[in-house]
Amino acid sequence: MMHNSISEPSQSLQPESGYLQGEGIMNSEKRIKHLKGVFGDDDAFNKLDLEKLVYKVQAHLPVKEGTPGGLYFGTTTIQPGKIGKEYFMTRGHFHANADRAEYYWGVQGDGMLILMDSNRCTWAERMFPGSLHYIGSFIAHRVANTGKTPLIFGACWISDAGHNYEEIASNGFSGRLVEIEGKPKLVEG
Ligand code: S6P
Ligand code: ZN
Repeated sequence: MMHNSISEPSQSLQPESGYLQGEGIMNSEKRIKHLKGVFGDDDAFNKLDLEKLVYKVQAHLPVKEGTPGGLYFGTTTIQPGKIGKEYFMTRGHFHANADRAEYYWGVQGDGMLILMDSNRCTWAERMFPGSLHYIGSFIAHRVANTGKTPLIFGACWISDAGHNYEEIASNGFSGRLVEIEGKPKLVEG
C-alpha cells in the first residue's frame, strides 16, 4: 500500500556548524569540574575555573541504547584551551562492545584524533573541516582541539556500541598530545 504522504524531517543538521535541531536531540556539557584526572598536569588543572566549559555534545539517539542494528549521530564542540601544555580534549573511550566501529569527521577548526589500540599503542590523525576518520574495532578514541577557535566534529556510531570510560579513567592513553614550541606533539604519558 502506498501512503502518498510527503513530510518534513523531524531533525535537521546545519552543515556549516554541525548544529542539530528538532525532536529528541540530547545536549550535554563537560566543564572542568567533570574532567578530574583526565589531564596530566594537576597543578594547572586546580588553578582553572571549575565551571569553565571544555566541550559539549549534541546527539540524536533514535533507539534505546543497546539496540542492535540502530545508529546514533552526534556533534561535539571542543573549546580552544590548554591545561598546562595539554590541549582541551574529550575524555575518550573504548566502546563497551569493543568491536563496534565509528565514523568521525571534521566540521570546523583544527584538531587531532588520538587513537589507541588494545596493545596500548597510541597514534593521532589530524582533523580539519572535511577530514574523515574511520575508527575501527578495539580502538579507543579521543579528540583534542589544537587550534584557537572551537573544534567541531561529527560522529556516527552503532546503537549497541556502548561506552567503556573506566579503562581510560584507570589507565589513560599511553600518549598525551601537548604543545611544544607552538606545535602539537604526542609524548609518552
Ligand atoms: C560517541 C562518540 C562521541 C563522544 C563525544 C564526547 O561514541 O564517540 O559522541 O561521546 O565526542 O567524547 P567522550 O569520550 O566524552 O564520550
Ligand atoms: Zn565512540
